[in-house]
Amino acid sequence: MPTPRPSIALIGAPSDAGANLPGTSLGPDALRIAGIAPALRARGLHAIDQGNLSGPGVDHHAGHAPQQGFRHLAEVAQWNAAVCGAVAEALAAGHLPLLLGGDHSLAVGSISAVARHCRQRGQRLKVLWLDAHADANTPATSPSGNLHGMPVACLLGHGPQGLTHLAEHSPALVPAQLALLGVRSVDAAEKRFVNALGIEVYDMRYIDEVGMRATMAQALYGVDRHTHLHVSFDLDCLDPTVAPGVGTPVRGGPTYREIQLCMEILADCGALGSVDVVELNPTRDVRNQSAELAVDLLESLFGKSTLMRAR
Ligand code: 5AB
Ligand code: MN
Ligand code: MN
Ligand code: MN
Repeated sequence: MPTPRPSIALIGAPSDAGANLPGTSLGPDALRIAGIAPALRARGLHAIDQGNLSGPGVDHHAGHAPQQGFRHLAEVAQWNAAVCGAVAEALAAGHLPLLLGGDHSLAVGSISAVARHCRQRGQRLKVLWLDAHADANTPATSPSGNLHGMPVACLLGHGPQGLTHLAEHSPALVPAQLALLGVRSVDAAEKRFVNALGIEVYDMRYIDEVGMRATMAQALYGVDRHTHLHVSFDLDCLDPTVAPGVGTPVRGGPTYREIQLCMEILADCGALGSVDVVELNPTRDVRNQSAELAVDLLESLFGKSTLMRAR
C-alpha cells in the first residue's frame, strides 16, 4: 500500500544572524521566485507556503567581534526559538516541514523540534547533513564565532544554553543519529571533535572513491519506512561551479548529477519527514541560478525521477 503523501509546510526564516556575511536573509524569497511552491504542486503535492517568520536583524557591517566566542548569539537564539515553534506546529498538524533559510544555524531550531516529535512518538530519527563543512565547532574551537559553523555541536549538546535547550531535552541528538555527507572543509579542532564523537562522515574523498550510490546505501543503512529522515541541505555542499550563490563556497563538491542521484535515492527510501534548505545567498548568485537549482533538487527529493520505467 503506498504511504499517504503529507502536505508540505514551507516555513521561511529570513535570517543571516549566524552567517559570515549578510544575504542569506534573502534566501526564502529567492526560492519563492525560483518557483518552489508551484514546482512541488506540479508534482501533485500539497504545498502550503506559511510565509516568513520574523526575528531580529543584525548589522554585519558593524564588524562585531565575537563575544564569549559567538557573533550575534542573542539574535540567533531568538530566530531558532521561532523556527523550533513553527516546525513543531507543522509536525503536530501532520505536515512535512520544509524550512527555507536563512543561514544554517537555523537547523538547530528545526531539528530540535523534529527530535522532540520523534522522541514523543518513539520514532527512530536519522539526520543527514549535506554540507561542505562539518558545522561542529564550539565556541572554544570556532575560528570565526559564526554560529552557522556550530549547529551540529549544539544539537549534540555542546554550545550555549539558548541553543542546546530549545526543545527541553538536551542533547537533541546523539552522534549515531547523524551522518555528514559532502564534507571537504573542516577546521583542525573541529575535526578532532567530530572524530572523538565518532560521527558518521562521508567526505568527498569517500564519495569519489566509492561513488554516490554506495555512499547512500551506507548512509541509509538501517533507515526504513518507519524512520523519520531529516535532510539538512546546505547549498554549499554542491560544487560552487553549479551553485555559486553561497557565502562559504568550497571547491571540489558533488556535481549536479551526483547530488541529483543522492536526492533520488533519498526519495526512494520513503522515509523523508522534514527538510532544511539553507545558506542560499542571493547576493553571491548569478541570475538566481542557485535558487533554481535548489528547487530542481527539491523536486528530486520529493520524487521527480530520471528513470525511464518504474522499478
Ligand atoms: B556552514 C567555518 N568552519 O566555523 C566556521 O556554511 C565555516 O553552515 C563554517 O556550513 C561554515 O566559521 C558554516 C570556517
Ligand atoms: Mn552548513
Ligand atoms: Mn557549509
Ligand atoms: Mn555557508
